Amino acid sequence: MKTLVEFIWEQQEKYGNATGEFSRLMNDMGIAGKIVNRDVNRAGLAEILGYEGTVNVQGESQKKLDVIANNEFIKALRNGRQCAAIISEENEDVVIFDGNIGMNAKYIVALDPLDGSSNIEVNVPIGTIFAIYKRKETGKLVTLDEILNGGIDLVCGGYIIYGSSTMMVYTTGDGVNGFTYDPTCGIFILSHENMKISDLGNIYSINEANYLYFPEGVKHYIKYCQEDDPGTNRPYTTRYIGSLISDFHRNLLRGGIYIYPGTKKNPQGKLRLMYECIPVAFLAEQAGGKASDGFKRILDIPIKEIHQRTPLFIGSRIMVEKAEALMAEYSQDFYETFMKDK
Ligand code: AHM
Ligand code: MG
Repeated sequence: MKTLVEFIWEQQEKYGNATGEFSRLMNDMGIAGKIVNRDVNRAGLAEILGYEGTVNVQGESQKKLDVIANNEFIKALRNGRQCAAIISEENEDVVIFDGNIGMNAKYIVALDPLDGSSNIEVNVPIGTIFAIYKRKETGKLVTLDEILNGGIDLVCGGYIIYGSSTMMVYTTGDGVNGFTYDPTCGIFILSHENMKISDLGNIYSINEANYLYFPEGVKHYIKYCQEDDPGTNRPYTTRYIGSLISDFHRNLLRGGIYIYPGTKKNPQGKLRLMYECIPVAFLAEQAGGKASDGFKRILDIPIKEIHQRTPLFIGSRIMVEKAEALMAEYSQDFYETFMKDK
């Protein structure tokens, strides 16, 4: 049996990089995750369900648990002293720690503290999604310019899913590993080693209610999914939870594709690049899958704003490649009009 903490230390030693800072940071993520897990589990009892009465930067009502989760992560990361700044879905601006931590900590964490929060009241799995970036230079307080102009490198992508069991899944670019939380002793235990997504699955996940507004390439892909062809597992089956992490996690384990496309009204779709799409894209690629905006790799999209959105096509390699091929065939105009210069 190996715990999350033991695993991270082993990894750091393996790469001759054992200052312990990254291990401590991941440990802090785990601590906050455990607290949020407790709050999510007790939500119905603790009277923390429902709206907070405030609105976040996306103009969406914040649930109490969104706010609680955001505060827990900020607190744990500040106390842990390894994180210089936080980019959160719940904060309009970068949260820059002051003093020595803000100047000298090497890492910046971007996160959606509680994704899929519209599912809280209905006992559907929700999750925390995070990307960890390493600063190229320390010794000064973090600036927005540093984040948007190549001053940081992606070093980790991951999520914590609060489901029938709670799991942390992450990658640092050397494969994907999953850790299941054992609530009886309060530790994450390595349960899913070197996770791989199959090249071809048979699940497609998309909010088909928006069909009318989808680009032609996406409409063709949906029709393709529904055709009868046993050789390619078709017709596929639809599974859409409406909680990115739950849909992604299931497709990672079973094989499948998740799509949140752009539409003419919202060409960049709904999901956020820095703290939703980049982490899952890093995981998908490390698991042998693919992640694109329909035309290009998610991990190649330049970060221009911290709350930037992007369409997302992610999952089993062959399925994403097919969707991309249909986008190229039928939605070149969409690309030229809305995406070329993004
Ligand atoms: P959120 O960050 O406000 O929770 O929104 C993101 C969520 C994703 O988890 C999910 O896949 C998607 O929004 C569902 O959106 P829709 O209801 O439009 O299908
Ligand atoms: Mg979200």
